[in-house]
Amino acid sequence: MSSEAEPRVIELRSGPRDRRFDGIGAVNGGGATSALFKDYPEPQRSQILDLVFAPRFGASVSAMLVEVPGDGNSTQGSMPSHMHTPDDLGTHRGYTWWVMREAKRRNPDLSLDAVAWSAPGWVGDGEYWSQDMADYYVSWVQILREVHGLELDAIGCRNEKGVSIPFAKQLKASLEKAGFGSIALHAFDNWTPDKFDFIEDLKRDPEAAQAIDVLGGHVMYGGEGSGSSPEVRAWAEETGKPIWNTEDHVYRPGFDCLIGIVECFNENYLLHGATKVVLWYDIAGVYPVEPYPEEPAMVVAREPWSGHYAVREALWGYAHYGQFTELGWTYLHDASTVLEGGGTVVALRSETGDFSLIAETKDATGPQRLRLRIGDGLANTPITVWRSTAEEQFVHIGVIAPVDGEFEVEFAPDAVYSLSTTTGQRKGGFDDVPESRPFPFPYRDTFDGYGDAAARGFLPRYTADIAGAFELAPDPDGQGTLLRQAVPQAPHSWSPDWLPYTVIGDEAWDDYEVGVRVRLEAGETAAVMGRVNHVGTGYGFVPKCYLFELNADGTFRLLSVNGKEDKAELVGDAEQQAIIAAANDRDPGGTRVLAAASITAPAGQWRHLTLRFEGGRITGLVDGEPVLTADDATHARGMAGLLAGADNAYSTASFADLVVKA
Ligand code: 147
Repeated sequence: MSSEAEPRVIELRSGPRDRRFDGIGAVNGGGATSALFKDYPEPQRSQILDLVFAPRFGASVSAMLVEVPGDGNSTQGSMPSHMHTPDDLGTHRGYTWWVMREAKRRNPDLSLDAVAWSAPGWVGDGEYWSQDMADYYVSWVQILREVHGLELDAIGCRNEKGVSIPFAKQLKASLEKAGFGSIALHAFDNWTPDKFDFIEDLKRDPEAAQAIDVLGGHVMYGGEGSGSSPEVRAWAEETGKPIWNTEDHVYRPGFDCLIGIVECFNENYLLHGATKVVLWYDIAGVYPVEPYPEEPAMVVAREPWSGHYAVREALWGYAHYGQFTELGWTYLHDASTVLEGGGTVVALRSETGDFSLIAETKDATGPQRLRLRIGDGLANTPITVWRSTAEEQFVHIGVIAPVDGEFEVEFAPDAVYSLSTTTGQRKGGFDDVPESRPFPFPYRDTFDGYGDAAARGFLPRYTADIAGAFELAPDPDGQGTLLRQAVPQAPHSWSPDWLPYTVIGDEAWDDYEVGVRVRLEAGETAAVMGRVNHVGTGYGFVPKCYLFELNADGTFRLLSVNGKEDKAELVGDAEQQAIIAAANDRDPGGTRVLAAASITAPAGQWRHLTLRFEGGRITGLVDGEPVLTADDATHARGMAGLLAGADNAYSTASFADLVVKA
C-alpha cells in the first residue's frame, strides 16, 4: 500500500552545517551495573560482550561512558575506588577496567569517556571540587594507560552535581601536566533545565572556555523547556565546541524501547544539536531487588550461577545506528529532518562517500514516501535496507538500486529503518543460552580459594555492594582470605549516604538462616542482614530488611529497617517520580529495635553471628547460642547481606565463612 501524496524529497548532500559524529553508545556504571555480569562463566560472558561491543554483530556501539569508581552509591550500588585512602593505590580493583579492556579489545575504535558519580571521603577534606579530586582523576587515567594499556578520549567533572569552573580549569591543567592533554574535557553533565547556563561564564572567562572542550549535558532530562537552547547551539557552533548528551535513557518494554532509542538518538541531533549520545545503561548485571534492574538495558545478565542471559529488543535499536555508522562520520544537516507524518530521519556520511539513513516512524499516522537524491561525492551504489517492527527486529529486507542518482522508499508507521551503502551488517546471536535457574541454595562462601584475587578485582562471587567495598583480603592473622569492608569513612556519595552493605541471594527466600563469622576493632559495628527486599530507589539506599547487629563493645541488637526513599532534591521526570512515590507508599516507615542485649566485649576476636527466620519468629544467635528473639511480620522474604557500620560511621569489619541454609 502506498500513500497518494507526492513523496517528500530529501537531498543527500554535504553542507556547511554538517557536524562530526562522535558516536552513540551506553553508560557502564552510574550504579555498579556490572556487579553480577563480571561473575559470568565462559562462553556466556564473552557472548554478552560481543553482543554489545563487537562491530557489525549486535549493538556495535561506538561510544562508552564509564563511571570512575568512587566507593559511594551511585544508583544501584557502589564500585571500589582505586584509592580508598590517600596513600592507597589499587590498580586492579573492581571490574570497570576489565569491562573497558574487553570492550576495546572487540572494537579498537570505541571511544572511551569517564566521569565520577561518587568519590572517597578523604578527597578534598570534604570538598569534592578540589585539587585532590583532579589528582584522583589523573591517577585513574594513569593506571588506565600504564597498567591496562588504554587511552581515555574524554572525561567529565562530576555526574549531575552542579558547576565548578575553577575545578574544570584545575582538572584540565592537571591532565595536561601529566601528559593527558588530548583527553577532551566535557562539563558539567547536569540534568536540570539550567544545565548549559555556565556558558555565560565561559564567554567572560577565556581560560575557562579553553579548558572545557565539549558542552556536556544530560540534554533531554529536566522536562519542558530543558535541552539546548538556540543560543547555546549558536555559541557551540561559533566556538566549534560539540554538544554531547552524556546521559539519556529510555525506560520502556520490548519494541517500544527499541524505537524509543532510535527516536532518542535522532532527536538529540535534530532538536538539540547533540553529536554524541550515550544511554544509561548497557548490561543489567544487578539483582531484581535493585532499582532499574532491567528496562533500560540491552542485555539482562543477572544469573552468573546459571549463565542465563536475555537480549532485550533495545539492543537492536542501538544496532540500527551502531552497525551503520562509524566514529568520525559526518551528520548531513540538510538531509536530516523531522517527518511531517510522524517520526524522524537522520543521514550520515563517511569520509569516502558511503552514507546511511536512520529513520523511525513512531506514532506515524500512515505510510510515508520519501525520494532521496544522492548528491555529488556520495556513493551511487546499491542501498541495503534493514528494518525493525514490533513483530521482528533487525531484519534485512532488501536492496534498492538507485536510478539516475535517485531512489524512493516508503516507511510504514511504527518501524525503524536503516538504509546504507555499507554492507556486512548481521543479526548476531547465540542459540545455546543456558536455562534460567534460581540462586543456589544452600549457599556457602568461605572467601578462600579465589586464587589470584586481583584477577577478580578483589571481589567475591555474587555479592552486590550497595555502598562501600566488600573486598577479598588476606587474613592478617592466618593463611587464607577473608572479606573486608575496605572503605574507612563516608564517601562523597552521589546518592544520599547511609551505611556500607552488600547483598547476595534470592529475594524469594523466606525461612532460612544466614550465618557469618565477624571480627571488629574497637568502636566498630557489623551486622548480618536477612530478608532484604529493597535497597533503595536509586536516590537513597536505606534497605528494607532485618539486621542482627554486633558492636565492638559487646552490645547487639535485632532491628527491622524500613528505608523510606524520597528524593526531594531531584525532581525527576514523571516516570522517576512514580517509582519513588510507589516506594514511599509501600513504606510503613522507620527503623525499629526489636530486641537488644550484650555480651563480653568482642573487639579483635572472631564471633559467629546467625540470623534465623521461621515465619514471623526472628532469632539472633552468637557463637551458636540464641541470644535474641522477636516476633515481627514486616519483612516476609528477601536476600541475605552484610553490613559494616552504624550511625553514619563506616566500619572496616572483616567477615569469614558466609553460609545461607534452611
Ligand atoms: C540519572 C543518573 O545519572 C543515573 O546514574 C541513574 O540514577 C538514572 C536513573 O534514572 O538517573 O539521573 C537523572 C537525573 C534526572 C533525571 C533523569 C535521570 N530527570 O530529571 O529526568
